[in-house]
Amino acid sequence: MAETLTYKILKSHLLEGDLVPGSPVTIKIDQTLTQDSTGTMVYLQLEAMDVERTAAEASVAYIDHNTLQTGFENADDHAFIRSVAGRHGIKFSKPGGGICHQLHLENYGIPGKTLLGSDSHTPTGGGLGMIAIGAGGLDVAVAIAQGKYSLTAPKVLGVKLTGKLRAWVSAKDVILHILRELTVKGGVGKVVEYYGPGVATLSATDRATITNMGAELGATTSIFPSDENTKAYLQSQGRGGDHTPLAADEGAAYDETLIVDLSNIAPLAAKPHSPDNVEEVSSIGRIKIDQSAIGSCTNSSYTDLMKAAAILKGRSVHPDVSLVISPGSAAILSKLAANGALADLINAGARVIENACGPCIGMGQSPKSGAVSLRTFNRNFKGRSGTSDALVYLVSPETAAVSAITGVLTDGLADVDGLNIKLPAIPPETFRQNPNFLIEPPEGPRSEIAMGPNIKPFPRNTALPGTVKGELVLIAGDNITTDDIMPSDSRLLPYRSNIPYLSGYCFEKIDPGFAARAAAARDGDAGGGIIAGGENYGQGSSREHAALVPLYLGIKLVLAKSFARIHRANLINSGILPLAFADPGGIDILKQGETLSMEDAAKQLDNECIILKTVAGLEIKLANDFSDSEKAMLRAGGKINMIRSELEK
Ligand code: MIC
Ligand code: SF4
Repeated sequence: MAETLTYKILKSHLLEGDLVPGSPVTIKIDQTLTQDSTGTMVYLQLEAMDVERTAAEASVAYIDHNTLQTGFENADDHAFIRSVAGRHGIKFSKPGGGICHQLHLENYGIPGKTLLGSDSHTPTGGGLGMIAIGAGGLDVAVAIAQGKYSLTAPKVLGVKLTGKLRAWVSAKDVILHILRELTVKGGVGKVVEYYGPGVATLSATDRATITNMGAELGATTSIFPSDENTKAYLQSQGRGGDHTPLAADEGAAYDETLIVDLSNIAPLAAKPHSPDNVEEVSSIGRIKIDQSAIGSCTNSSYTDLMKAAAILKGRSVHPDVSLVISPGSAAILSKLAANGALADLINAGARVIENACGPCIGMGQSPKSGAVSLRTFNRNFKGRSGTSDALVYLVSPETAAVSAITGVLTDGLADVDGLNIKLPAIPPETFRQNPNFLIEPPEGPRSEIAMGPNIKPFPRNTALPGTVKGELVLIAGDNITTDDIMPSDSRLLPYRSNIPYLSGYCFEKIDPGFAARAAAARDGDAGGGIIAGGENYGQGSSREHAALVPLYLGIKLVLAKSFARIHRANLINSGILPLAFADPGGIDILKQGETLSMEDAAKQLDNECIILKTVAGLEIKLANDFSDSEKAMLRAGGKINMIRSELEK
């Protein structure tokens, strides 16, 4: 049977299970990546697992999120991660080296391999023909320890690309177009696989922009074939030998298909406050902007920044606009410095900042109150920029650069400003791995762990009790993000290894009274709390803090109309039950403050559906969609408990 590329790679990595969409499977993981804001938990968990060396072919610990170092906390985390990584044969990428996903493409991505990363944008590797999946920290710790990962076998959504993009329209507009078509939950349970004649018109880094932001579709991952453009990219990184051509079989049957004619796409923007709130730049109109930011793991490649530099060369950033550039890697910045593009950017009035996530995760460069900020990033959730009333629009590097000159949101295609900018072809370059940022693990005996005072143990759950009971402490709406559950910005990121401290800020942006209410329910008669939400609960990042902090606050159950993939797994890993309403109207009969109980909890896990009762005896029916291994984890009170008891046996 003609196979999709997704299933070819999954098949060659299958360890357990039947490769049928919807079934639980376990696959071999060839590579792992972590970043620092999820990494401290990964390495604390790894230490709890008694592991010698990484089981993967390549494991890399990147430092790119918390690099402001406004106090000792971030630097202590970096030292901790470096010390644990070194003990287990894991490479270490120093702060300043660049953004994990960009660096992984440059230095380690290999077509046909599997990659598991503790960051939701790990699918960037799909641009090179990898099955690259984002997961919670504990799942990545297990992949480092055991070289495997369990997931639900996905459906494959084939996106057929035809035509060719016009000048001023780029890969970012392609994924924004797809987000408008499919929405932020359109990819749940699916791998998005690209094929068709339009593929050859996109470079490997264009493809990586598209697969990166497939995370915003809620997809398990996204993937492109590996072809001559993939080879050219690997050769430019001095790794031509890592190339293998890969594609779906002719006539492969996709579970669903979408046809995208690249020639018809215009410059697009995702308006506040969701990546799928997409409209043509020309129809949004020439709104005045205050900030334009180019960078992030979505759009910080050499080509992206060279295009921005070409647009800005010999011109000036508008006096009312702050233009900020965060390059994807030291190799890219060094090239821009050598060929003069950096000077073009600086002379135009750009603020060039460190090669790191930076403003994408609110680590600096927060715009002024009520500002309009154009960003080439992937998420524009309310408040993520660090300014709660800022209006963030997600755009391409071309749109961000030209708008920085005009001071208003500008459609470069229309050129109503008469700037007459010709976008040049970017000549191919060669790069070299920078050993001054990438540190190989030391040989010899294991070094001591560097444990700073801000690094606190992570909370552990207890085995599933006879009756799971709690007070309903929050009823939330649809599309609750992990940024809503556990906000992250320059104020809170230094505390990623301190769950007790973070717990005071849980749900802060949408309900400032939540943390105190949950703690009171935990310490009071109810003995715990319950959260209810709408569709796509927990969309966004992979941060398991959005499960560990609720665990610390005594949350026992999360009820929702549907869950985002990574967050659902993180809840189960923490021993918190994510239960989907059997009837979507189920949420309407709930009242905040009432106590709900799941009697005979262990037994109910074997029933077709799960019943919760209110004190008045009203019954709420929830789906029991747990796999056998998920049930075992929930009974044990989380994945770590299960692993520990297996180790003890
Ligand atoms: C993000 O873009 O939201 C992050 C910060 O990279 C997260 C990881 C984290 O919260 O540390 C992600 O995407 O997984
Ligand atoms: Fe970093 Fe932003 Fe990419 Fe997350 S989305 S990895 S914060 S650059």
